[in-house]
Amino acid sequence: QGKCYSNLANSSLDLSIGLSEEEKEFQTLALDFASKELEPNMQTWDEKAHFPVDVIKKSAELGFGGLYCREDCGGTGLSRLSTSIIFEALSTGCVSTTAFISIHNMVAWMVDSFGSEEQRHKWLPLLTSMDKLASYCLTEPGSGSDAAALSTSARLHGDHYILNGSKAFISGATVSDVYLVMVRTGGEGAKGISALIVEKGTPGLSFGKLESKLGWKSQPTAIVNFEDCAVPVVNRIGGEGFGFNIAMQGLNGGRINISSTSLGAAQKSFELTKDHLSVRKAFGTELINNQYLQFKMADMATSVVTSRLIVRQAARALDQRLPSASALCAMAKLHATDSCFNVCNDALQMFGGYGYLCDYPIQQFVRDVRVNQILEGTNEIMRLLVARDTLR
Ligand code: FAD
Ligand code: 2MC
Repeated sequence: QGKCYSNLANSSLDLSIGLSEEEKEFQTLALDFASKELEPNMQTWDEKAHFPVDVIKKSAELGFGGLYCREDCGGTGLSRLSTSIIFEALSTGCVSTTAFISIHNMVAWMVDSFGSEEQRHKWLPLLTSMDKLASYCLTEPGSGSDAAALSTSARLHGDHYILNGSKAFISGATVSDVYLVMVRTGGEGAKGISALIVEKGTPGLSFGKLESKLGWKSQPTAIVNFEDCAVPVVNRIGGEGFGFNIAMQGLNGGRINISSTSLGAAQKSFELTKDHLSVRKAFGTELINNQYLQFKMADMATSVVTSRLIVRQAARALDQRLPSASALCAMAKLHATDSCFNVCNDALQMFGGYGYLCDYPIQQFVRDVRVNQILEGTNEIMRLLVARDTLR
């Protein structure tokens, strides 16, 4: 068996069930990084709203800066399945920090997949090494779920686009060096949208105040503003009018990655709860002997395993480029982020009053995975995608 948490190895919750030797090696690498670099700090980063850029960049030394990018420009060349396994493992140590790494990876993949050779060689060595961090900018103050209604304009002027408008809720904003921004270069709807790389420091690019959030506190979130911001046409990724397709394809992988962070949180919350119930006594015995709590734990374990199965199934579908892949990614996100949130919340309940204290990590897992039901497409939008696929 590959490395697993001491109290779950060889059980049905062993993370390494069904994995190849290579996948187990990556899992062990990520679990080690999580336990040494993330877990000891996750509470402090949360309390201080500290963005651990140094630790994030350290993860690039293990190849985590461009996990599913091609190797010729510094990528690690892994499958979506291996990527999911790694993000699941990392998030046992800190969901919020792992989630930022996953967004950076999504942007790197978009440049790798849709950039020209010149663009790939310019940007990817910087992104895969994490010398430069990247953010993904789709949502606007006036358009979230209805992303194709975005209104940030990019008017062609010579060899530049002139950008005006705002992006909302941008993860990494203020610190990231590279912003992949979906803008309107044409008419209404999805086909009028293009994807542009905007570098920090470009005149006309500015940021709003840092948002105060329930979770994901170890990374900044802010509005990104463009005011007559001139961006070279050579920074356009893909053809004019193809930006929405690029944005959506990026999100398919993103949705697996985000679901994987919920999985890691649920697995860790289960492990902590098992330890707690094993020592906490009530009514003359350890709580773990109570059959109600045992059955509850059995339900939680079943939720974690079914979530893992559907996430890995969606990752395989994306690896195989199946026509159903985007719907499976949506289904995986819907199921895994809802179920794993419930697992973390049930774990909090089983800790009793201690579950509510910030000295214990359970409440942070609950807060950090709650947003996974909202971002990268709300779970209502995931239902819309599944319905469109299955009711055609
Ligand atoms: P709305 O679209 O206004 O939706 C409000 C409610 O209505 C939701 O419950 C929604 O599901 C429901 N709804 C809307 N349409 C329908 C429908 N047709 N049927 C049923 N229900 C519907 N965005 C980025 O681009 N980049 C980022 O890095 C990023 N990071 C984020 C980080 C955080 C911490 C947060 C909170 C958000 C982030 N987002 C980011 C934005 C996120 O993707 C959006 O919040 C999300 O897509 C929902 O959009 P909205 O907030 O505008 O909600
Ligand atoms: N994969 C591949 N292509 C997709 C796709 C997907 N998941 N979803 C849509 N498309 C394509 C679609 O095939 C069509 O292409 P074409 O015209 O070439 O055939 C094009 O995109 C337009 O799609 P629709 O006609 O379905 O557009 P519509 O406006 O009806 O619906 C919707 C689009 C609702 C699916 C999209 O707006 C959406 O996903 N909304 C949620 C927004 C979102 O996920 N935001 C996340 C922001 S990032 C974030 O939160 C982070 C933390 C980073």
